[in-house]
Amino acid sequence: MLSFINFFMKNNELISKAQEVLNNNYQEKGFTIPCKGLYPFQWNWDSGFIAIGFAHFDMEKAQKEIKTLIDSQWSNGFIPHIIFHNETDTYFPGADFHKSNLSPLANNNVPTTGMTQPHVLGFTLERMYEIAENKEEILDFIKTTIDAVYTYSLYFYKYRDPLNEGLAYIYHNWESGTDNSPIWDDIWSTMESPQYTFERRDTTHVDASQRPSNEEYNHYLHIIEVAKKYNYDDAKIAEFSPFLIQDPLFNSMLIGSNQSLIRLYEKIGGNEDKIATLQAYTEKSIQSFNSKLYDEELGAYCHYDLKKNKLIRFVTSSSFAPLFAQVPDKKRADILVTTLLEKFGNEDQYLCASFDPTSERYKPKQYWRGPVWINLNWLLYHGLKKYGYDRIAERVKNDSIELIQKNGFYEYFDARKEMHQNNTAGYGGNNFSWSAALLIDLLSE
Ligand code: 9WN
Repeated sequence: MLSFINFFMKNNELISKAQEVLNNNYQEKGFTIPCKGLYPFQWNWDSGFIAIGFAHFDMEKAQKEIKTLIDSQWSNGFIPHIIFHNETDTYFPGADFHKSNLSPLANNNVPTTGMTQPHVLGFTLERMYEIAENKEEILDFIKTTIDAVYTYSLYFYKYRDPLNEGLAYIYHNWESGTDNSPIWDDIWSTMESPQYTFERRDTTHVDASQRPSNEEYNHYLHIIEVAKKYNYDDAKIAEFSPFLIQDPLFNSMLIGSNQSLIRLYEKIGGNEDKIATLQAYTEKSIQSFNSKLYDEELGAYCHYDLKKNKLIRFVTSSSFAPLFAQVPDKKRADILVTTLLEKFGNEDQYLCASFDPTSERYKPKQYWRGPVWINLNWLLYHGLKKYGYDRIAERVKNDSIELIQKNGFYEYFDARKEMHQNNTAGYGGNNFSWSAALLIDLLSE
């Protein structure tokens, strides 16, 4: 009985701390920065996860977060990756570098980047609905935002799917959200990017050895220069960008968001045309996803390089995101989970490393080249639950809680258990918003 009470006290303490992190990162203009110093603006997919956390204790802030993000939408439905609400030179590259106003479609009220991030807004709205006590009030809010989110979904099918397959491409590694994944290494090795003169800011905030290299930043900047040359025109980007990828995480988020939008439109009533449109696109997406992005030999979904016309044959935490969008049938899901356990699931590892720990490219302390990220764990937890893999889902959830309990609300964590003896195996930024937000949500389950 006593240990049961201790357990609850510990969790309550953790939830209070998580709420404090979110409140401290909340800004007057109605959005939440991912992390003080390191990330001083509003980021697209961070905002979704943050809103889910706020929804548990401050629905007004959760709604504001979504509203502020949606207000940055461009006239073609696109919602950008960073919204530069405020001026600060503590982050590079900032608004002056991205120059969103090169595009005639850009938002007139606020400078942004000209790229996007994984589409989490649809399932964020649905999760907010589930959490809300006052369903009528939240549905009223959803009614005021859902069409913008729907238009965002459609943007991908209209402008990011040149082969008309139902699969969206990303043209920059920052659009993937998994910035320096080893997946991109073979693309970098074929690119001859100029050596730019620039001053990194991220490495003044956190340990440089845990961040991408300057060499990699040259490539990141070069792709943006190509997009800027064509004023962020999607058709031109599809033709000339040296980076063009169909990413399993990105497409799973799009499909998962569509599925949520369909269910929310059904709750609202009417909107049959929108429901039918979403259903048609989603079915097509799932079909192409299974025929194009699955690698039989690896037993996992992979990234597809549209420039080289081939799969990039590595397993990452993104390979399991299709479970969240119910892309695989049960038989394929079984194989996927076997791959997960074989490669990532040794008892001496926390689930789930961001890159295959059995690969030579695995770097357990370096950002998206190995460490565990709480948002990917949250997606994996829900994906596993949807297929009834409850025991493994519980493991992912408990691992996530333990990582935060031991180290604090870090941006990413070492997957190797042996590294956690001194509770110093949390890396990158501290008091990181989505780690706090999703912990609140996981503990509410
Ligand atoms: C570039 C804000 C963002 C996350 C990304 C994460 C990191 C930015 C950076 O931080 O990327 O977008 O400067 O490294 O990789 O997923 O959204 O938290």
